[in-house]
Amino acid sequence: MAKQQTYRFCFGPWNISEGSDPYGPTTRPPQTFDWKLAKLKELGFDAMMFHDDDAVPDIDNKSEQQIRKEAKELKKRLDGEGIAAEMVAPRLWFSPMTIDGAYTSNDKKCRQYAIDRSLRSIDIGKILGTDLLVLWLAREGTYLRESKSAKRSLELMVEAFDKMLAHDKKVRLAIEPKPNEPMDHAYIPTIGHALAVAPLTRDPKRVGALIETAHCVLAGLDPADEIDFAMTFGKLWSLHLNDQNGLKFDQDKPFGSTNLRSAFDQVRVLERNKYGSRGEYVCFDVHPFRTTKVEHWLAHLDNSRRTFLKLVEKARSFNDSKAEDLIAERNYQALDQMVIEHLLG
Ligand code: GLO
Ligand code: MG
Repeated sequence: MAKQQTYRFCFGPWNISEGSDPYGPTTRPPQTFDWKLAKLKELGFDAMMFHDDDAVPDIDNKSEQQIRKEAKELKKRLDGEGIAAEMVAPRLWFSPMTIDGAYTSNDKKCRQYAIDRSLRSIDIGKILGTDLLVLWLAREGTYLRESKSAKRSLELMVEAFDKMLAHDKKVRLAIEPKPNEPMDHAYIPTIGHALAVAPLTRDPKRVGALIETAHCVLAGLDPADEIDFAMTFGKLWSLHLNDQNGLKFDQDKPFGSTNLRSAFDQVRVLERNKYGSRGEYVCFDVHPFRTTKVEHWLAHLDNSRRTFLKLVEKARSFNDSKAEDLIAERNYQALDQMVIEHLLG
């Protein structure tokens, strides 16, 4: 029997969030990074994802030397706890320098800021022992179609990616597409777009993707098919599992919370493609509900992993040969019911 895949799990410090939304303040008190790291360990997760300023707070006001020093200190702490850093991502959406976009800003100084910050993130990743740089291109898009050109923006992004690839011979860029929010329209809204950009760069084999369930749903696409698509190219280097109820604001609900069948289908393609066997982690980019009490603060993470593992069992116990027979007979009505009853059973 083929060896069964075991999975390793991670989340980011921002996934222990405090409950604020555009219409109201926080509902839980802020916690220190140390507390979050201790909780990650307590929950038995394997790795943490980092924004550059999660790793080195107040990064814009620190020298390169100071940044390296703090990254090294963090690495020591992570090693001490036996926790890996899954990736580093430049947080290019907070600064006054990225109001009009980061790599695609209409202001050259702002574009340079974005590139410099990305190169620092690569350095931090190297110190933390990860070659994965995640690029959620939050502000690379428009509110106003006439303010930028999609072609020029794409060229600017490729230029920026090339500088990153040249800066470090090992770094791999995982583009995290999202079709909207905060922008009206993003320039790299789907996995197809991300993979189409890769060959334009100086080293296509180091440009891949990260898929987030909610972002696929927001693009009107099927997350399982997006995963299958990226994995056909060997380009799925990270994964943000969560859930999303239709075309609304980005909800980052617990995995399986809205659409259990879709969650099952996602796990099924991960199993089929042996996600994780090349060192990839399963990350949950989920947030607690605003109503969540402090004492239940970590439940969304634990629950997402529980659901994931239960769905792995469901994927493994699914009667594939019976499904094959029904497919051969084109009895999709029965196949549909078989999936439903398997999930209910
Ligand atoms: C937001 C994104 C965000 C990123 C994270 C890593 O919609 O999903 O959470 O994944 O900032 O770059
Ligand atoms: Mg995400």
